[in-house]
Amino acid sequence: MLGWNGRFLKVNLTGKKFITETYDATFASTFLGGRGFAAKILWDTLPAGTAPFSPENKLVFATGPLTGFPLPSSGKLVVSSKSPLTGGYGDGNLGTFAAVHLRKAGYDAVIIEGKAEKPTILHVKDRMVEFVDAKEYWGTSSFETEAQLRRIYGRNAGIVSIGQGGENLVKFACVVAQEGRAGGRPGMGAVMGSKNLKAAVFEGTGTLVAADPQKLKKWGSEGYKEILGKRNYAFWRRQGTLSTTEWANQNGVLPTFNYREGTFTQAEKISGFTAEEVKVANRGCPNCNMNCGNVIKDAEGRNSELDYENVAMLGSNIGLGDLKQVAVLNRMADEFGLDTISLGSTLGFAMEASEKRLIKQKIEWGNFSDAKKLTEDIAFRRGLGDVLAEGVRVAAAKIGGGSTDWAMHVKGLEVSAYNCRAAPAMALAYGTSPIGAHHKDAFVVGWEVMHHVEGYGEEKVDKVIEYQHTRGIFECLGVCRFPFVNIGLEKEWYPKYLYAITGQKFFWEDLCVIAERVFNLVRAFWIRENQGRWTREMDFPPTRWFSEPLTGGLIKGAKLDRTKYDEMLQVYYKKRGWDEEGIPKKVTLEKLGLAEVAVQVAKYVELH
Ligand code: PTT
Ligand code: SF4
Repeated sequence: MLGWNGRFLKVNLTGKKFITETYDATFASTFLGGRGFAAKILWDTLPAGTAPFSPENKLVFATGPLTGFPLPSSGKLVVSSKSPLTGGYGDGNLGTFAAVHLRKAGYDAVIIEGKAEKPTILHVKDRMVEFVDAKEYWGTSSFETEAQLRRIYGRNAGIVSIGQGGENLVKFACVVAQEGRAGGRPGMGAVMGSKNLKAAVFEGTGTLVAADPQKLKKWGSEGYKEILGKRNYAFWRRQGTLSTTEWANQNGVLPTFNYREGTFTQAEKISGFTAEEVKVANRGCPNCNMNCGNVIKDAEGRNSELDYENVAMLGSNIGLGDLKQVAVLNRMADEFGLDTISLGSTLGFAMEASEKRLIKQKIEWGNFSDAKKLTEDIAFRRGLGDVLAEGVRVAAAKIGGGSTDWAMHVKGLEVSAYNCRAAPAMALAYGTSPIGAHHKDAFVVGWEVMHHVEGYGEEKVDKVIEYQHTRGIFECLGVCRFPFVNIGLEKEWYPKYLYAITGQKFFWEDLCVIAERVFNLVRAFWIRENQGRWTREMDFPPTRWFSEPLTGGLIKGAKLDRTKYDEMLQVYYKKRGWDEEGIPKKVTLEKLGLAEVAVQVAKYVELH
């Protein structure tokens, strides 16, 4: 089986045991890798109803068949688990040397279960596995932990770690690498913390073997070259994702004051152009020639790596118009290992709750020191921070006063940085995303807004599904989607790379079928973990977007229409082969080779 190692490393932290598990060619070509492997592993091995913080939950780091090979942006892995924030399937996509090392150590995924008796670091060097005492690291930030581990294991080791947020089980704690890569928005860092796992170090010295190394070398370097020749390459290197801030503001999409508004009067001060003026470096993931991490010196003189989502959620969404101060909050989030999107959402939520006097604490819009203090309180679960550490869904249920209407989440995961008042397709993408309100599976707002596609029509539903499949492919391949999505690298490269690596011919359409299979498997996981308590309402975006029109900007007065959204959702279900509550039909699961999954789901809901 060329291209895949055919091996998973399974680690049990409770008994400090590990074994190698093998899988066959059918498994590989059916689920491909990354999210496909992770979802299948969780589906097969997690007892239904497992508590996310119990030792029985599993944390999976899964690479894809392209990971680690010399081709564009191939240094990614998926970190996945049952989410403590949503109670459903959770994952994130992380660019890290750990992805490459894991593959070179001879594994395609690591499955971590159990709970270490005391703080532990997992060290994997090729086939050697050791459990290192992490007493001296516990309580330190992800930056400090990684820096110390680099002194021991070397500059090039693959290291992932958690900060204090993960240790303290903040429900939106993520996993951090290389002082600026962060993944696993729905609390994968907290699951790591619940297992007393402070960090994992991977060192692989093997060589990845491709079916046709000559072709791979040629096509890999042609892909890199094509990227360099793209019209927007130079601008991408200047701003990366930060150019989105200006665009979002112009189009009324920028999250502002907890999504009350879609434009921010101080947007220019946090824009990509402002960042350019103070930028000190570009950073990025392994094997990438279009590094997009913009590093600036923050207001405290420290390096902070910015992306659009971070700036929007910790800037305009909380009314803060000073990029260097935003960068401090961003760097703190990375150090504590807190997801910046959920952090910005909970801070905005608290500011609004304070303004409406639903809480006694005074936390002002745009007040940097209030935001800083609350960020620390969340990471250490102090006072109000302890409530917010549960995410906005739970915080709203506790605080009351109608705040559930403006707790900006879907299924418990805070909405990422696109205001959808005039973007029903993007709202649908959030509503039906595999992990809760995240944009990664369908950033359809770009198409919707730029091409002025109005209304709730079928065309939008088709676009959402198309995007979900296309992007789903990248989640399984183990590569970054930016070369394709943002720079315009031809998609035909990916089947070619797969062919050179595995010797197997996949057409783009075959990959779409795999993505659809994985999408349905993830949906089944949600339904199983909710014990069948499933209604269409779960796929609705936050109430605020339906009930409160925008009061300013280009699309002043815009809001979503609940009835039309519902109709659009039902068209979506039909096209997906799901019933009217959004449950995959038996025939749909069977068509995708998931007959066994259908049998399991039928234990919880009536399957049509
Ligand atoms: C991703 C989400 C995003 S999406 C951003 S900015 W983006 C936020 N980044 C955070 C951060 O930084 N620090 C922090 N403490 N929390 C953060 N939370 C937010 O997390 C990231 C890039 C980006 S930057 C994006 S869109 C693309 N995402 C990809 C994806 O999902 N799949 C894929 N195959 N390729 C992708 N390429 C791009 O990767 P999550 P990263 Mg990320 C500092 O993790 O959970 O998926 O959430 O991993 O290595 O940092 O790369 O405008
Ligand atoms: Fe990482 Fe950015 Fe390169 Fe993608 S484009 S691999 S996110 S540095």
